[in-house]
Parts: sequence; structure tokens; C-alpha cells
Amino acid sequence: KGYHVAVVGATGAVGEQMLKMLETRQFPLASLKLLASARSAGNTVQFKGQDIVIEEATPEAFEGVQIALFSAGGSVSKALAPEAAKRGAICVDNTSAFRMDPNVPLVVPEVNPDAMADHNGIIANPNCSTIQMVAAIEPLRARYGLERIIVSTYQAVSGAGAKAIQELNDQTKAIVNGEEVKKEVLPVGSLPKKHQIAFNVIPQIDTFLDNGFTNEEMKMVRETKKIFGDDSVAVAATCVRIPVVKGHSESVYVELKDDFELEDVRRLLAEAPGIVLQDNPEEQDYPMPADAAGKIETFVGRLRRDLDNPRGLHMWIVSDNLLKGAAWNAVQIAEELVARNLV
Ligand code: A2P
Ligand code: 11C
Repeated sequence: KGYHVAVVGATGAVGEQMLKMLETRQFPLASLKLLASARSAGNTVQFKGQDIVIEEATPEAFEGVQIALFSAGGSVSKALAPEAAKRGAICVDNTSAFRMDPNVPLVVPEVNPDAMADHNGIIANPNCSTIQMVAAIEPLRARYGLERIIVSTYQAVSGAGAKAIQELNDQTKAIVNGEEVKKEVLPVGSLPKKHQIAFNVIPQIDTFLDNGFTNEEMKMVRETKKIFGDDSVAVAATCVRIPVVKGHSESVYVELKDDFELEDVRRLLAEAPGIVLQDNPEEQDYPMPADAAGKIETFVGRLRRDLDNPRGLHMWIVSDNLLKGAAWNAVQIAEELVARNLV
């Protein structure tokens, strides 16, 4: 049996990876519709060796679609996901448009797969930096209970889309060649002031809020509480952009409720679905974005007990932000929908 699937934003950085995931996972397809803006309509994209013509994303384009994967920005999701749902599609939305809507499940399949059943036509995919963090913490939360999280991120430019990847490449070449550096995209496309990302580090992702945190940081706070179903977990984040193309890294400090043995923590992570324990400091072996890029798993290493708090644990978490952080989590939700007879 196959399903009628649409990918909205098929020409974007995440959309491209969604197609790759549907292909490599051999997702059961009856048909595949590729949607983007009117600018791309008529262009073709390769899928399984065949050219598929891109169509403009309009409400009518969703007639007959059973599963729609959205990654074309929040405003497109706000306008079109309800239209797709009205026509009978289940939307897996990779934008922030519906994440905090109480009627929309926010799902990481390794953490809260049962939340999926309560969908009203839309299931939200969390922010990339949230997904990899909660996937790695969940096995410890389930065993020991979770008091607080303090996280600093090292995020790849692909999180800001295809234009930001191009900007890093262009700036790097310009600097190496002694040419003028153009600053047009980062840190935030919609704000006039820009900073250089090549050979630099920018402690701003998304806009600042009144409380001094950025929107990206507050996404990590709010989404984590919703996914864990626990508002009492304390979360604070500092989100930072670094000159890496693919793969977000995170330095995470967690305080657990119960006492733990490091050996048990290691075993729990080694056995957890979707997690790869990579923690062999004697061999200088730990997760890095250059190794995690292109892989669907979340890699965890540098495990240490805090020097002062015996229930405090330090860890280093790396995953491909376009895969587990976006396209793979979305296709994984689609696979679960099929497995649970929810389509
Ligand atoms: P297009 O290529 O036609 O502009 P990225 O995150 O890499 O910047 O990609 C954004 C994706 O969202 C692209 O596939 C882009 O298509 C798509 N997109 C942008 N605006 C719209 C729109 N108004 N309707 C549908 N798709 C859109
Ligand atoms: C980044 N995390 O790396 C952002 C991108 O809410 O889906 C994803 C934004 C979102 O820039």
C-alpha cells in the first residue's frame, strides 16, 4: 500500500533532505507532489532518478493528498496547512507556526510518540536544536527524573536556510582571496543589521525578546516543556551560530532528580533508540558535526559528572540539523503515522 504525499518547500534546504529521506527510507508512496513558490513552478527536481515538475503551493494542490510535509516557512504553513487539513491531509509541519498550539501535538518519536494520536490534521516538528537535545535527555529523564537543563548551542548555518549556506561559502572564499566580505543574510534575514559568519561566532539566532533571550532560545525552553509534558523542568539556553554548514552541537548540563552511576547513564544512552554513544576520550573520540552530517542519529559524548553537584551531568550532543533536526524527524513521524494506522 502506498500513500499520496506532498512536500511543501521542496526546493529548500530542508525540503531537499525530505526528498532524500523519503527515498532512502523507501517510504511507501502512491504519488509524490512537490510544491514551492510560484518562482519555482515548472522547474524539475530529481526523485529516484526521475524528474518531477514543481507546482505552486495553492490550497487546491492538496486535493487527494494524505500526508503533507511542510518546510516553506511559518507564513506558508499558517496559510496552507489548515487548507491541506481541510482536504483530508495530515500535515507534518517543520515550522514554528503551530508548535505551541494546544491542539497540535509536538512530536519527537523517541520521546512522545503517543501524542501523535491526538492530531487534528496538523502535527508539529520541533525546532532542530530542541529535537536532538530532548532525544538524548529522554532516556535519562525516564530513569532518573529531570530537574533542570542549561544548554549552549553551536549551530550550523543551514538552520537559516540555503541562502545562509551560500553566504558562509561566499564570505570564506572572499576572505581567503583578500576580497571584500558581503554581509546579507545572518544573523537574522529580516533584520537590517548583519554580521560576518565566516571565521566568526555570532551569539544571536532569531530576534531578541523583552526578557533578553532570543526567540530561538525561548523555543528551546517552551518546546522542551511541551514535549516532556512537564512545565516544572527548568530550562535556559544560549544559542550561537558558528561557521559550520551542517550539524548542530550542544554543550548540555542536566540536573537529575535521583542519584545516578555514570556507567548506567552510558548504558541507557547506548541502548536508546536513535542515539549513538560516542564517548571514548582516551581515543579522542567524541561527536563532531563533520562526522554527524548526513546521518540520522543523535551522537552523545563527553559525559562527566559535575564537580560540585553529584546529580549534575555534562554532555555534548551533535546531530545533523537538517535530518534529525528537521527532515528525518518529519519523515519518521510520517512512518509512525503509517505504523499506527493513523493515516
Ligand atoms: P522557492 O524555491 O520557490 O522560493 P530555505 O529554507 O532553504 O530558504 O527554503 C525555503 C523553501 O520554501 C523553498 O522551497 C521555497 O520555494 C519555499 N517557499 C518560500 N516562499 C514560498 C511560498 N510563498 N509558497 C510556497 N513555498 C515557498
Ligand atoms: C536555526 N533552529 O538553526 C533554527 C532553524 O523554528 O524551525 C529552525 C527554525 C525553526 O536557525
